Amino acid sequence: MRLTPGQVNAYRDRGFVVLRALFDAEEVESLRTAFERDARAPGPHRVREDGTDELRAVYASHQRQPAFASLIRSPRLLGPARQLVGPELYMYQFKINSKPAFSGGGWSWHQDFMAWQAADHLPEPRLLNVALFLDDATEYNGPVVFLPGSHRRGAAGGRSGSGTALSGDHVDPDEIALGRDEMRELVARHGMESAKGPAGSVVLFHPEVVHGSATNMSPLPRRLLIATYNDVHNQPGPTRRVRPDYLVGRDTRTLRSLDESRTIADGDLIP
Ligand code: HL5
Ligand code: SIN
Ligand code: MN
Repeated sequence: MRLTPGQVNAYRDRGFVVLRALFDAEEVESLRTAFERDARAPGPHRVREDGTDELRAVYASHQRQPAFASLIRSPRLLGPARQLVGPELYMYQFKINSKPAFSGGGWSWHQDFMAWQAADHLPEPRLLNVALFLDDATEYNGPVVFLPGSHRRGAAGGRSGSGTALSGDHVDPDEIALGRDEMRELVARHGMESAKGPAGSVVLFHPEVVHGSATNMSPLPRRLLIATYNDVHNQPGPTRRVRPDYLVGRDTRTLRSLDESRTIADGDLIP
């Protein structure tokens, strides 16, 4: 699987590109089933909405579910990631943001790299977010909204994430949210565009593109899987507190495409 020159240029220029219906309905259904199974496993990798019992996100399902361990090695994801970042990649972070019908909470405007610089002293934004829609993403169910081209200036306002005070292990975008004045200016310059498409579509997005999303008030869920690939030569630096493996992958061996290696079965997750 290779991106066309037009898709590569769109990514470089705008900081994101949508690949429509990359996975079929049957494949999406089996990923949903794996997510439902995984969401029942208790542990700190499950993030709740503030003050409620509702699930906001589940981290590191690829460490527990063969369906996701296979997915991150699929040439359909790994191929474009290698093309955009480099040949030697590992899984830095894997999450599913659940956003249920009627109540799923929003995500403040932010740039991912700011969080990873602050929390993990990650040297360079040499990563790629690969987001797969587990549900149709429409204008109604809280799609991710991007500011096209906003990744090209690096950290908004020239700020470096390393001075940001963080409260716990998981960094919520609220903690690194861009301010209103900054957002007014950025939106005036770049505009906004939401990533929409049927379930099974994928959006590739840059770690520095400004993005956020609104509450889901629709009767339709919006589950979004995000696999973040990092260059193996761009590992986190020393920090006072190393974040747990479910947030920052410590298996930094280069991922091999599934067609080059073996199929992953239950009880045979790693590498
Ligand atoms: N929740 C992530 C983390 O590393 C950071 C956010 O969208 C990614 C900003 O804890
Ligand atoms: C969202 O799930 O809408 C936000 C995704 C992100 O910030 O990475
Ligand atoms: Mn983000």
